[in-house]
Amino acid sequence: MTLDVSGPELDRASEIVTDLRSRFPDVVELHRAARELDGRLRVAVRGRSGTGRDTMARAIRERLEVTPIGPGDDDADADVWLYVVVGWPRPADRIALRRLPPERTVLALGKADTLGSWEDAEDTAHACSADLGRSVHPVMPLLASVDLADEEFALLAQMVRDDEPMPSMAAHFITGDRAERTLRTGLLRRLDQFGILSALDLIEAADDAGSPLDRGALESLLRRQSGISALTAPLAETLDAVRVRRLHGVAGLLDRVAASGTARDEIEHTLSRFVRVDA
Ligand SMILES: Nc1nc2c(ncn2[C@@H]2O[C@H](COP(=O)(O)OP(=O)(O)OP(=O)(O)O)[C@@H](O)[C@H]2O)c(=O)[nH]1
Ligand SMILES: [Mg+2]
Repeated sequence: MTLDVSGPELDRASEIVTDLRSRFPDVVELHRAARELDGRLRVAVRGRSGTGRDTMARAIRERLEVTPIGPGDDDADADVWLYVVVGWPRPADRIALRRLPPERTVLALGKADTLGSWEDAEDTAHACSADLGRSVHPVMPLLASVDLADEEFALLAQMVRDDEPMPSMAAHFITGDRAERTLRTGLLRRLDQFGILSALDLIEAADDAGSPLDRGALESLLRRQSGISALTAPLAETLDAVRVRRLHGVAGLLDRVAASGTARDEIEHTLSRFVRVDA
């Protein structure tokens, strides 16, 4: 499944805009039209503060072939909104969601790792879906772009060798001398409790199977567990609406160019032939 926004009508519109730009390089709207048509799916990550939006933006940049628009950034040219809820939807989430176009909005249940287990996260996501009347996808963005230092990986491997369990109170994980406490604090921040538990399980299972993991192999298994790639399908479902939006955006810009007197007849003729799109 691909998140490619192109299509015959968009390609044709691109050709027209490229041609006009080469002849009228000073017309600002033509540059904007080119940017509008350009490239990957632009996904604006939104949600309440602290829900892990920046982490999600990084995760989708690294794991999906899309261009994220971070929480503080201008989303005027967003194709799609990826809205992150954590726990149960709050009134602020409902208000924000009412303002976003449903056919171009995907909902994620972020920090799914904090809900106990993946099954618990799926149950919560189902309950949120029923409550909001739309699909909500559980994800663990923290694990999607996990990047362990060698010492952190060595500490995890040592924990498995020592049979050291992950305490149920995360704070009890921070033990040892000053250097070790710093290392453990960093690891907890990077993986959180569920991530550390998963990493220990993965290392142990691989050891038992006689094919120990190295750091890179552990990272890719954790990234796979993050659930980020499961966002590809709901994002792909928005693509038809995205293509229509991009064509409308370009048609609007070309209309303005024509209205200002540049290539008026040519643009009007072109628009009537090519950009016949239903809103
Ligand atoms: N356990 C867990 N923690 C996460 C996850 N994603 C983000 N976090 C943590 O949540 C905190 C907030 O993450 P950010 O990505 O900064 O969230 P934000 O919505 O941009 O936050 P603000 O900009 O402060 O409003 C950080 O400590 C992240 O490490 C996740 O999937 N699981
Ligand atoms: Mg932030």
